Amino acid sequence: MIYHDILSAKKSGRKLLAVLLDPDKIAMDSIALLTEKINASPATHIFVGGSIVEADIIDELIIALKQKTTLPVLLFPGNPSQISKEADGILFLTLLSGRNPDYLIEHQVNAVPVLKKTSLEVISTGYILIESGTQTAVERVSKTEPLARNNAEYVLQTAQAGEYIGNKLIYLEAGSGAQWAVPLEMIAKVSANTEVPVIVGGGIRSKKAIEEAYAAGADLVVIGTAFENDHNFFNS
Ligand code: 1GP
Repeated sequence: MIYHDILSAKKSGRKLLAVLLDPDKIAMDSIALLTEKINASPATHIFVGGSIVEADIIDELIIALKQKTTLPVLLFPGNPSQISKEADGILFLTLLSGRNPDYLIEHQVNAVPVLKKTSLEVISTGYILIESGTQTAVERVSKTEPLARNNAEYVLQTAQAGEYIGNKLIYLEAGSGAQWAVPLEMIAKVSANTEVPVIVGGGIRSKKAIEEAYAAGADLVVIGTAFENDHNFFNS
């Protein structure tokens, strides 16, 4: 079970790393090489998704990945059309920072008939978008405002509401390609005051930044753009 493993990693202090692959930005003929790089990296998970991806490319990408890696593949969907039975699990996201009912419940309801036909492990995830200096795709597509960078207290309150609702993970997201990553003090505050594992992503572009996020309390860090731009990111 993927969630069980994430929880036991948290309990034992073992830090996790996900490489995010956006099927829109990946050439199919580069997947074999890309997967070799991921296998040789410290990555423990592969996330697949993006704000605006077509489902059939997702299937194709995951089938190709699965031929080359044993790492768990988790869907990180922008909407229900991005569900693929080929993955191992899905981050079942609720955009807690926003006030758009489509991303709070509509997409989730529509996803159920699709999910029931799969054996994906469904992991309830409170997704919190944090202001990051630029308008990111999540903000644009979801038509919601991110939470302020300088209001860690409200971000914590939002994460705690997510826990009460029953979210099994909290994802602090600056957005792909963010100018500023999630502030370290915010990661520290949320992770110190919630029980569930905390995922942090968006705008993390160096190994130092990964380590800082871990030191602040992130249990799992997501790297997208940095690896997309440089497939040697982890070995350089
Ligand atoms: C986005 O958190 C991820 O959802 C990764 O962001 O592309 O900036 O690494 P980057």
